[in-house]
Amino acid sequence: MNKYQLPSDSKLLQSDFVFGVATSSYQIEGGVAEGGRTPSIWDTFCKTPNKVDNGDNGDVACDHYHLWQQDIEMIQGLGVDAYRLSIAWPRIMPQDGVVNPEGLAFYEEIIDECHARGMKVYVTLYHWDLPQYLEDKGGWLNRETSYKFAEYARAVSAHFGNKIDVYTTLNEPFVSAFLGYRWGNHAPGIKGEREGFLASHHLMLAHGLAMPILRSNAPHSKHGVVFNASPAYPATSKDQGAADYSEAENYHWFMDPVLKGEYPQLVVERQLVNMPMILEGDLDIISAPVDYVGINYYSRDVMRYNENGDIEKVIQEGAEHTFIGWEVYPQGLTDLLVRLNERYDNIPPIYITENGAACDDHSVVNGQLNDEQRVRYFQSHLNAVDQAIKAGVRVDGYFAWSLMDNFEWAFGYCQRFGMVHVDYQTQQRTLKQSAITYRNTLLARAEENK
Ligand code: IFM
Repeated sequence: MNKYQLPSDSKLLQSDFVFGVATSSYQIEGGVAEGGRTPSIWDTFCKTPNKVDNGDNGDVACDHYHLWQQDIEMIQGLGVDAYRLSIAWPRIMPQDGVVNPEGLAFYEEIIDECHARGMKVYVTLYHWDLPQYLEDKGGWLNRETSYKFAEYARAVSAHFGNKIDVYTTLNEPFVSAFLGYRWGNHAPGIKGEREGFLASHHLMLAHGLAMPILRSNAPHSKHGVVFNASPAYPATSKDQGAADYSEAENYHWFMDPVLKGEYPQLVVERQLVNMPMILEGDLDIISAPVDYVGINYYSRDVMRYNENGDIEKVIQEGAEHTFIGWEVYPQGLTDLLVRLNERYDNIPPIYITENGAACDDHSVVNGQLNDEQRVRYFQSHLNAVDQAIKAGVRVDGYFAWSLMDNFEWAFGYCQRFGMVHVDYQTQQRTLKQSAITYRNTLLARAEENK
């Protein structure tokens, strides 16, 4: 396929719809001991035996710390409007209370380069790389960490102000809280029901505490937060309750406090013994208005009650899955967006801040890699966004995850989400067919909109 096909009346073809690509600091940068950076919880986790597949770590990753100039040039070559990246907290504040000018300078060069090349920058402050010195004091189980995050947000926004076009406080607080502190399969590897819910409240509090600081230091930028969300479907007509609960815990729990100023009753009732300490005023802080909501969508969940009455996921045998084992279900993206629009009165504009597929595309042959499953994935999910917009949802942008293959957390480097192939031996970048198709789509759109 030469370019992604969209109906001629699609809002996605208009020039004010933002197309971008996304990455995050620990997944691509490397340079973990350079520029004054100190360890994050992911450096520690990767060095703990049996936590990450193949013993992989982010020490070098895509070596973006050194190759960022060529990477930004490559991003511009894709014809995107914006680049979504994240800042590594331990580069900016390598020690408690200390701001590192070298860390700020690293990101400033990237931001300036993007602007010089006509791209906007969407910057996430927290994409999971908590400074280890804060974890040593309890990490997200310690309420104080929320205030440390506000200090960090102050340092970044005082320096960059409106230069960052769009600020994101947190990426996927569900993953930080539940994979990190409840189930233990992400850093810092803590397992405990109460811990998961406590960490989630402190993360949301951190978001809320940062919002007024960001607004005051960057009054012309946009400010918001990014959630991962999978719509849930009942396996049988008896399982609607299981699907409803799954959505409540997986994303209403994180979105409701921001957009409704309360936690969902379904979760509060079922998890009564695990409820965190919520101080008076916390929900007012967390529900400060946001300018947009970011949604990361990959797949759906089909849920049922098992014989013990517990809720469990049902694998859809026979359906198409990606290499990482996630079902390909584009209708879920339309359904999700419509459900969000119905659940939240006056929901702010939505950006799809991540969407993509991990495919088994390890080898480049004669400079080419035909990642046809990813091409189909992007095509069907762009259609799904178009359908949601036609159903009345306001979606203002779409960011492909990811620009290039990178460190996929507990899966290490064996899962490749990139539109660009990375040879980790040589750091050679090669555009896969999905990237070429994205580029052709965006260049054709620009031509049409001239
Ligand atoms: O790679 C991650 C990213 O860091 C956050 N969202 C999901 C992606 C794929 O797992």
